[in-house]
Amino acid sequence: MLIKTANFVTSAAKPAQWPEHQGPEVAFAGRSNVGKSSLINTLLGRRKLVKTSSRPGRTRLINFFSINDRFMLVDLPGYGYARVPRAVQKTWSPMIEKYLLKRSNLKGVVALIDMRHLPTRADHDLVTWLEHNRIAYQLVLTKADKLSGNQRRNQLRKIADWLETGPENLCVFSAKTGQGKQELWSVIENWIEG
Ligand SMILES: Nc1nc2c(ncn2[C@@H]2O[C@H](COP(=O)(O)OP(=O)(O)OP(=O)(O)O)[C@@H](O)[C@H]2O)c(=O)[nH]1
Ligand SMILES: [Mg+2]
Repeated sequence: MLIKTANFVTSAAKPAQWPEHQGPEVAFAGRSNVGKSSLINTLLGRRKLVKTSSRPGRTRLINFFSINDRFMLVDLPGYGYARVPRAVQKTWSPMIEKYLLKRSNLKGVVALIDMRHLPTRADHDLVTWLEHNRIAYQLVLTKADKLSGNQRRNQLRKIADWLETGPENLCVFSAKTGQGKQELWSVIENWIEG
C-alpha cells in the first residue's frame, strides 16, 4: 500500500461525532497497551501520527484517520484496564460496541493480542463477540520483537490453541521491526477493495 496522505480527522465519544462516511473503514481493537496506536503508525510509516504511551489507557476516544482520501483507519480505546476510573470504563465498552455494530462502512476489525501472554478472558470475549455479530476480523499478535525465535514459535502455537484456531490465522507483528506489516496490509486491502 502506497501511503500518499494520512490525516487525523476527529475524535468521537458518541455516534453524533462520528465523521461522515468517507469510503470503507477498518478498526483496531484490543486491550490497553497492546500496541494498537503503534501498529497504525507502523502501517502508515508515520512515527507520530497516532499518540502512543507506555502507560495503558492512552487512547480514550475513537480516533479516525483518513488515508489517501480513500479509506479510514480507526483507533479504538483499549479495554480491560482496571486502573481507569470505573465511570470511564463503563462508557468505553458501549462506545466501542455501538461503533462496531452501527458503523455501516466498517469492513473489518484488526484484533490485537500481546504475543508475550496468553489471551485474557476479555480478548477471548472480543473474538467471540465479533464472530457472533458476523464482523470480519483479523487476529494480530503484537510485540513479536520482545520474544526470541523459539519463544515466538511456542507462543504462536499456544495462543492459537487457546483461541481454538490455527496458527495460520494469526498475523505475527512488530511495530519495532515491521514484521507482519505487508501481511496485514494485504488483509486490509482485501477488506477495503472487496
Ligand atoms: N517492543 C515493542 N513495543 C511496542 C510494540 N507495540 C507497542 N509497543 C509499546 O507498547 C506501549 C503501548 O503502545 P500503544 O500503541 O500506545 O498501545 P495502545 O494499544 O494504543 O494502548 P491504549 O491506547 O492505552 O489502549 C508503548 O510503550 C509502545 O512503544 C512493539 O511491536 N514492540
Ligand atoms: Mg492507543
